[in-house]
Amino acid sequence: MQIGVHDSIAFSFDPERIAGFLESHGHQCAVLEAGSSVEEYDCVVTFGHEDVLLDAPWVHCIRAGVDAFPFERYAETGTALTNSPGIHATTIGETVLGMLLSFARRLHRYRDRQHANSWEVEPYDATFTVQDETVCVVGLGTLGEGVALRADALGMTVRGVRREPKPVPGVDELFRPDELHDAVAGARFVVLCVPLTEDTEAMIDADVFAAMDDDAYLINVARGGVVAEDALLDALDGNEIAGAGLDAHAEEPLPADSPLWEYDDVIVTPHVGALSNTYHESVGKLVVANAERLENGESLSDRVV
Ligand code: NDP
Ligand code: 7N6
Repeated sequence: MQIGVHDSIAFSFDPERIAGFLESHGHQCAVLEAGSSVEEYDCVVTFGHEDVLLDAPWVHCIRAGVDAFPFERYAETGTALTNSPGIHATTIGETVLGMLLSFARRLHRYRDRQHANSWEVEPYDATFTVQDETVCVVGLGTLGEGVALRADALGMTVRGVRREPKPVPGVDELFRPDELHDAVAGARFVVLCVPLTEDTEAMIDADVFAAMDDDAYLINVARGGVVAEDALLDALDGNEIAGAGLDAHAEEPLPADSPLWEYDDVIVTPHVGALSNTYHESVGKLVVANAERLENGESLSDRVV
């Protein structure tokens, strides 16, 4: 197949990495600058959307979340849109557990002080172990299960929130979205793993922060829009919660003047929770498998539109 690799992928990694992987599987690839014509390609692999992509028969997004893509336009033009689900359990699971452990063991505070050659010790009762604490995971698909299994392995009690009352490995207690306040109350950590949809937009609002314990931490590895950012800032300023680990932000890059950079107990990461040195292979395998399906006259897997 002729596959174009859109250079928006450079937000995450060098587009040549995935082009090389696809070429090693028999495809012909070219890295395309934004605005380039895509008409000659059977597929374009991309991070983001631009309208010129609608001239291709098939667009593959290297992300699981495709909330920034205009689905109606794809439906109108007949361009197939596929996404990249099922590949983020380990990376996001480890990123989230890293944040939980950092907050519990205060590693973020010591790393900050290291820059000032400071030996200052955290207050004795600021330290805790994640073992025997409760985590509430909101959204229990690839990400949520990846978090739940790892939290369970560390001896945490795991609550989960999803619409379907289907059990999930590692989750001790399931809640429905309309029970969110009960689910977060008493949890030391609330971890967001839902897609951004009409239902989940700003679902973490002032009422949810009020329901959370004062010593609880919010972790967002989903999308910035799932959290009402003003309410988050109010909750941090009002000590309604203890802190936050934020990989996803309402505006990305997080603006240089955002107050979120300034809190000692906020960990900001630049939407990299899923990245690893093998991401190009994980996505490449999805594209190769789908190309093979098309070549065999089968329909595309993971088709969103
Ligand atoms: P999945 O589709 O595998 O899982 C989504 C889960 O959310 C399902 O368990 C679904 O269960 C649940 N859900 C959907 N709507 C609601 C709702 N209103 N209330 C509660 N639960 C709900 O997606 P992934 O786990 O792969 O990814 C989730 C999102 O995380 C992506 O859409 C993307 O935005 C983001 N993401 C971020 C990454 C990063 O780099 N930080 C990496 C990968 C993904 P049910 O249907 O039962 O409700
Ligand atoms: C890094 C992953 C997703 O939705 O937001 C993530 O999959 C991006 C490319």
